[in-house]
Amino acid sequence: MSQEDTLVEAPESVRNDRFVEVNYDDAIPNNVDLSSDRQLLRALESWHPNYIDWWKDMGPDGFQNAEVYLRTAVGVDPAGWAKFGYVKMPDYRWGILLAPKVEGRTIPCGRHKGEPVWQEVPGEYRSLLRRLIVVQGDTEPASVEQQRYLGATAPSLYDMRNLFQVNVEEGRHLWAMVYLLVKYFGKDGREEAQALLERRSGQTDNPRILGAFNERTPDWLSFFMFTYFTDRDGKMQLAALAESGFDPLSRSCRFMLTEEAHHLFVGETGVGRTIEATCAAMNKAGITDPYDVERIRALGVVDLPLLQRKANFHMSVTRDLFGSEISSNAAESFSSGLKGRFNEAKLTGDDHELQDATYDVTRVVNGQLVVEPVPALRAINCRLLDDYIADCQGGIDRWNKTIEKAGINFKITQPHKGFHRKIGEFAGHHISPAGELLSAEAFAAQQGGWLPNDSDMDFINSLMKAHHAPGEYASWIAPPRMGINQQPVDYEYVKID
Ligand code: BYC
Ligand code: FE
Ligand code: FE
Repeated sequence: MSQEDTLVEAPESVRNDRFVEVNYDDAIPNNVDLSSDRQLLRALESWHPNYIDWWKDMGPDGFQNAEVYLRTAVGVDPAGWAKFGYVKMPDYRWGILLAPKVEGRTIPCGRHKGEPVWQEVPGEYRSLLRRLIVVQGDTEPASVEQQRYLGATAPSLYDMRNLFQVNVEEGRHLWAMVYLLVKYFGKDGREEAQALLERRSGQTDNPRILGAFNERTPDWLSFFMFTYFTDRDGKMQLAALAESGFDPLSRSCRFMLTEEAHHLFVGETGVGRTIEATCAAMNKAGITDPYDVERIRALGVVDLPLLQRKANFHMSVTRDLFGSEISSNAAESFSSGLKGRFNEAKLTGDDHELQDATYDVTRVVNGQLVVEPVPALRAINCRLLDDYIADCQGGIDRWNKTIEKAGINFKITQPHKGFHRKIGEFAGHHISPAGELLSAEAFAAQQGGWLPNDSDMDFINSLMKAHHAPGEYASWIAPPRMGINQQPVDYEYVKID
C-alpha cells in the first residue's frame, strides 16, 4: 500500500518555496501575521469560543478527554510541516496556514487570464466568490458531524486515532475558510462564519448545503468509503480552487491539500484492510465463491458483493457533489478566474479560456444515453467529475489486486456515471450500474442488489463492536502494515481515560 504522503503530491510551488514561520505563541497559530490586524484578530477571537462550543456539541461523541496521538501542522515546509504527540482534542491547535506565495503568479484561466492574481476580492465577483468559500467551508464541519458517533465502535485504537485526526483536520479546514470570510468579506463574511457553525448535517430545518453531507455515516465501512470517495471530492474541488485567481483562496487550498492526502490514505487502506481480512478468512475456510455470502459472513468478515454495494452508494452520492454536469454557475466561476479545472495551470492543449471549445457530455435524450459535444465552458463540472472518476480508479485497482492475489474471482468496479444520481443530467432517470436505462419499477426491483439493503446494514451493524485495547483489531479488518509516524501497530494511539 502506498505511503500516505505520496497519495496526493504537494503542488510544486509548495515543494519549492521557502519555509514560512508559523507563530505558535498566538492563541490562534498562524502564518498570516494575525497579530498585526487587530480587527481580524478580534473577529476570529470572538468566533473561536463558538467554534469550541460547536466542537464539544457536534464533534466526536465521548473521548474529548482522551489523549490522542495527533499530528498538528506546525509549518508549511513540506519537509517538516507536522509534529506528532498526545493532545486532548479540544486543546488541538487549530491554525490558519497558507501555502507560500508564488511570486509573479497570474490568473490561469478565463477572461482575466494572464493578469496578476488578486490579493483582494474582485468587486464584480464578490458574491460568487463568497458562495464558493461558504460551500467549501460548509462541508468541513458537516463531515465531522456525520462521523461523530464512530469512536464508540472503532475497530482498533489505530483506526480511532485516524478518525480523530481526520476530524480535527476537517475542523482546521473550517478555520481556513472562516479566515477568508472574516478577513475579506466584512460583515456578511462574519455572518457566514457564524452560519457555518449553525447548520447541522441531516437536520431538516437547517441542513448542510450539499446533499452527501446530509447523509449518515453510520458505520466504519461508510467512514472508509467516505474518506476514499467523498474526501476525494474534497481533493478535486480544493485542487480546482487552488487554481483560483483569488490568491488567498489558492494558498489556503494548497495547504489543505497536504492534509487531505492522509484522509484519502485512511479511506484507501481502510477498505483495503477490510478486503484483506475477507480474503484471508475465505482462504482459510476454503471458500472460493465470493457469493457464498452466508458462510462468509459467519466468519465475521464483510463479503465482497456488500463492499461493492457500499462503494456504489458512496460513489453515486459523491458524484452528485460536482453539481450539474452542464452548469452556467460553473462557467461563470471559470470565466471569472475564481475556480480552475483540475491542474489548470499545467494543462496544455487549449487556451484556458474555452470560448470555442467543446467537451463531450453523456446525457439522456429521448430515452437514450448519448454523448454530445457541449460548449466546454458550460461543461466544467462534467470535466471535473470525469477527472474525479479517473482519480478514483487507482485505489480500486489496488483493492482488486489484493482480491486477485487471494485467488478470488471478484472485481470491484465503478458503476456507470448515471447510476443512482439526484443532481445533473441523470437526475430523474433510473440507470443500472452497467449503464442501462430502466423504468422506475425495474430499478426498484433490483436496487437491493446494487445498493446496501436492510439485511446488509443489519449485518454491518452486528460487526460494529468496540476494540479499544492496544493492538486489538476487529475480525473484519486486517491490522495495518505500519503504524502512524513509525510507531508500532499496537501503540496506544488513544489513551482513553
Ligand atoms: N447538493 O449549477 P449547479 C470537501 C446546488 S468536498 C445540494 O448544478 P454549481 C470535503 C448548487 O449549490 C468539496 N445542492 O452547480 C469532503 C446551486 O445552488 P444555488 C466541497 C447542490 O453551482 C469530505 C444549484 O444546485 N467543495 O471538501 O456549478 C470531508 C445549481 O448548481 C448540489 C466544493 O464543493 C448537491 N450535491 O456547483 C470534508 C467547492 N450540487 O447556488 C470536506 C465549492 C449542486 O443555486 N463549490 N447544488 O443555491 C462549488 O464549486 C459549487 O458550489 C458546486 C456546485 C460544485 C458544489
Ligand atoms: Fe477538508
Ligand atoms: Fe478531508
